[in-house]
Amino acid sequence: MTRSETLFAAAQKVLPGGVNSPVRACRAVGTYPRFLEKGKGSRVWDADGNEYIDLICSWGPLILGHCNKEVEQAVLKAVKNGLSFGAPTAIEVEMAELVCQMTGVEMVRMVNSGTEAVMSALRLARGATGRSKIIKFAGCYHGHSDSMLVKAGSGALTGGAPDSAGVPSEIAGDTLTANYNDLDSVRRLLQANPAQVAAVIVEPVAANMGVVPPQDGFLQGLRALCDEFGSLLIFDEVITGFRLAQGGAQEYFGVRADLVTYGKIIGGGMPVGAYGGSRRLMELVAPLGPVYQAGTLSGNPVAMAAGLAQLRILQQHPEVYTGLERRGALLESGLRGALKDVPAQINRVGSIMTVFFTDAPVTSYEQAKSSDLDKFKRWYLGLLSRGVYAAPSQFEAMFLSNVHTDEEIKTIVNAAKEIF
Ligand code: KE4
Repeated sequence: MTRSETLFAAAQKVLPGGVNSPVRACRAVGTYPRFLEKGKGSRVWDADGNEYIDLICSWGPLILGHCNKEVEQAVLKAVKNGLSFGAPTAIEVEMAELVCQMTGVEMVRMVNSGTEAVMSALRLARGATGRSKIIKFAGCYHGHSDSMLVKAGSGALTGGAPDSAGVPSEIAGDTLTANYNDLDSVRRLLQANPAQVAAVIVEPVAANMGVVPPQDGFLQGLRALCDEFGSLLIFDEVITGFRLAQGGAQEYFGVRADLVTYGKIIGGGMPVGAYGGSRRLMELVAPLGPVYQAGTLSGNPVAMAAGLAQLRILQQHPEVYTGLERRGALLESGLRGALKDVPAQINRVGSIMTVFFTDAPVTSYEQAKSSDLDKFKRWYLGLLSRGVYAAPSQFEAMFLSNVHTDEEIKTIVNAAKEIF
């Protein structure tokens, strides 16, 4: 048995599925998870000493690669002053000021995960509007708060049904499900639930059905529909935030949301989430206003040190984004060549992309679901055995960092050429 297999056997005795987050269990690709021990730049090493080019990058946070020098030094310096106080610290102010500067939100609240950011933003939207319903999109993932673990109900225009055990139907009933890139499906829900929809929440680039970019006019259309029906627009930028541009998807697409949620990159690899918006909305949050939200480790100074160091580099080096686009385009064109005889679609926005094994363009969740999952499994195992560590699910993204080299991209493409 490999060390990873031994560790996995032990893990399954004390952790559900042997993991602390389901996708890591590699159940969709029929292999055991490689337990990682070290990361450096664009590389990771597993418990058996195997080296890989990392295309997960911790599911997005490590836009500057593993063990970025400035991030590492900022954390090492911060821990010497203490791990946590549960009291305001100067670094939280610096972090909030920088996030507001980069994203254009007027106020922001730090939390500890993307899930917590979304859960809080939804509560704020409901508190601000006095409405209870939320519209989300099939195939979009916004973390595991109850309101977001909901699928379309039987009556397409009425409330949703739980998408997980433990989610009360009463809560699911307040979440309506529209179709991504389909503005009419949103309008129909808004018309069928007049003055009841607090917010429409969307991944500005869907990346949890695999990467599905917004079609021209989709995000602008959502903005107009929310204005027409008095609902708030929430951009869930846990993946796109600070990745597509310094100002995330709001800047990249030129569409402003009423509330925005962040995670991943904002923490530099440490547990940080955030939600932000106008002063008018954010001043409704406790202790100023009636919308309660709190957290023992929110704004934790060590986590802030990691996030602030990473965001400062992104703010001071806009060339990181042209570099990410160049790398993404290089990998995309290489993979298109490698897969030219395979029914495959490649969707990319900047440095996130997905290879779908289907012969039709993927612009919706239905089309994403038409992918050949057996082919995807061959793809995943073929890459892994050739030293490329990619997401173990068709419905995830590949993440590039600014330290992946052209040589490594060539290696990934050559690996892809050998698989089918
Ligand atoms: P976290 O609670 O995992 O920090 O964030 C939840 C979340 C919210 N919104 C979006 C758009 C997200 O993609 C996520 C989490 N992303 C997944 C990867 N697709 C995290 C990986 C995992 O669940 O282990």
